[in-house]
Amino acid sequence: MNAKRWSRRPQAPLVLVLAAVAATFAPGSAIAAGGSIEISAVARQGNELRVEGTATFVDQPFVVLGTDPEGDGPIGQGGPLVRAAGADLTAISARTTLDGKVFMRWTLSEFPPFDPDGAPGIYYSWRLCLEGGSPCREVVAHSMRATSQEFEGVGSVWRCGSYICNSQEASLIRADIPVTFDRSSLTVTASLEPADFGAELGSTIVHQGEFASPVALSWIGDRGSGHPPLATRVDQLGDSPETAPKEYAIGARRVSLAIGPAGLAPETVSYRVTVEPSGDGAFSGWLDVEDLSGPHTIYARACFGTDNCAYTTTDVALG
Ligand SMILES: [Ca+2]
Repeated sequence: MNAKRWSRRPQAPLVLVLAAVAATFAPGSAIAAGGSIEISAVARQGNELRVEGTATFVDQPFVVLGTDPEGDGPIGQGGPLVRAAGADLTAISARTTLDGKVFMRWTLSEFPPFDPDGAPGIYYSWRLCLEGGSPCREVVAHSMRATSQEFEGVGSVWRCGSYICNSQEASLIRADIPVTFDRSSLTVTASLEPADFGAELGSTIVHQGEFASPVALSWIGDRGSGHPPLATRVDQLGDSPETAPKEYAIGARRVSLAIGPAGLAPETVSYRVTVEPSGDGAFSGWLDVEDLSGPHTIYARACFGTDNCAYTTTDVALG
């Protein structure tokens, strides 16, 4: 709300700089990994402090959103066979990079066998919806060809009629999504643009719709057979509301500000003002200090996605 107020504010020059603020202001520096943030100026105008600075951001590391036991699988399918086929899911995770790509990753207990002629196709799917009620999607990755060392993968995005994305209602909206198979990390990773699944930077992916349903699944079938329900479903992750993977906010550059007593852990502060920095990382925002007096600390946070933040603090004395 405050960010919107700032965006509507007339660009009037600052008319009052409080001497007490200037005298005690000491620019801070980043105190945690995840980029950097610095406050370069603090000035008072009426009942508000204007805070200016610069932030830098770094690619978000993979965030684990949900896990699944090793060696499980539907009754009758046989855990060891599912594992040996490379279809035993153990986790899903996601990351956003600064160039605007979203990576969706399935982790396995064992890697699929390399058999260019005989091995079946293994499909990995991920069902998601976007906060705000847009149509749900299913992202599918699978092996197209196997060489002596690696799989050549490809992915697709399907529009679903409901959170439960069955083949009768699924329609293909994107094909040729890049997919990589990595033997060392036992992972399969699809590389998407947010627009591929109807999202944008800052959108939030949610994983449980109106109906309880698995979020991530693996399937075995002929290679290239289309939507995975045409294959046989063999493992699933997040198959009840209790185990639904957590939400995921697609990374966007954000700076947040707060003011409070000195000595708080910056990671635990409630940041009530959020601003979007310019392309070079410069930011400015306003803090309401109408009811405050005496020594206080300005807390600033720069985040690019979940668990990928830098923090800084600056002490001020309010008259
Ligand atoms: Ca499993």
